[in-house]
Amino acid sequence: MDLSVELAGLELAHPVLNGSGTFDVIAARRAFGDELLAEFPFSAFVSKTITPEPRAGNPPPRLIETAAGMINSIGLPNKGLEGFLAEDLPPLGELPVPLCVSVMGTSHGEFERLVEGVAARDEVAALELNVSCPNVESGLIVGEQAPETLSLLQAVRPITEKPLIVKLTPNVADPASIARAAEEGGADAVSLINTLKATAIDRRTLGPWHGAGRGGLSGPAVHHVALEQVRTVAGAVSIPVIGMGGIESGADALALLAAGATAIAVGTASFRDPLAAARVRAELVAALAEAGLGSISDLRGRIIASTST
Ligand code: RRO
Repeated sequence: MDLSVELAGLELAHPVLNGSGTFDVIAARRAFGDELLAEFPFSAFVSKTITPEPRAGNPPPRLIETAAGMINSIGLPNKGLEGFLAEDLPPLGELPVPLCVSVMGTSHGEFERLVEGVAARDEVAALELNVSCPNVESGLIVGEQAPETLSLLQAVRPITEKPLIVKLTPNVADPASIARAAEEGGADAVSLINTLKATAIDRRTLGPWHGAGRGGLSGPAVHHVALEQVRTVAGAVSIPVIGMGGIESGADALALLAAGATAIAVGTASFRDPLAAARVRAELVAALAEAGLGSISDLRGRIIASTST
């Protein structure tokens, strides 16, 4: 079955991406060798988010498993722009699929520096602007305000012609208004959802479990939140939507595509099983056939087309 999709000018062999920060491809290549490249699970690879300067990340504990998912409070540990360009970009550039680099700044100036530095590199096919990390103490989260999102896009859009994808937060009342602001500012696509703000309590101390006090919930627990938000956002913008949130199976992927996503991303499932995305793709083929569909384009936006709200 033809699974190919076009996403913001990128021709992808199939619609299964990774969620940023959920698959350490450099470590996976060390473990699995070049077999990983021969049978690469994703049609494009999205890097872990980088910031202008190196960050150590949040104090431990950083993770807790929940009934149907997990709460992370990783806090963006990364080598900073220069370290990323020197050490991580060369191996990421060897991947057999287009590379999308995720960036996050705390001001327009920081975002501009990141976009300039990253977009200038030939290895990079697209950039994701992470305006939705729940785990930083930087005050305003750009992606919680439509005017801030628009003004960020207006600042960075002139810097590059490469596709800009805006990663949206689910922690707002009206995600469609943020998506429309991203589109108005010239974004080529939006991706959603990032994690839902969440707290776990340590049963012994009765204080917060995470070193940073709180985190972001992902996994099957958020799947139906993702379906609702993808459906709403896809109905509100003309640019493509990358849907993610608790995908464990081909049926989950199919549901997000039916809700209006052009591509989908596997995230939390890859922590338990690094081959989860390959299984999701295989199951998606079977699920499409079972639904009597011959291609992805037969499916997209079914819910949007069939209902008015
Ligand atoms: O590093 C993190 O703690 C993190 C990031 Br950047 C993000 O975008 N979403 C998330 O759940 N964790």
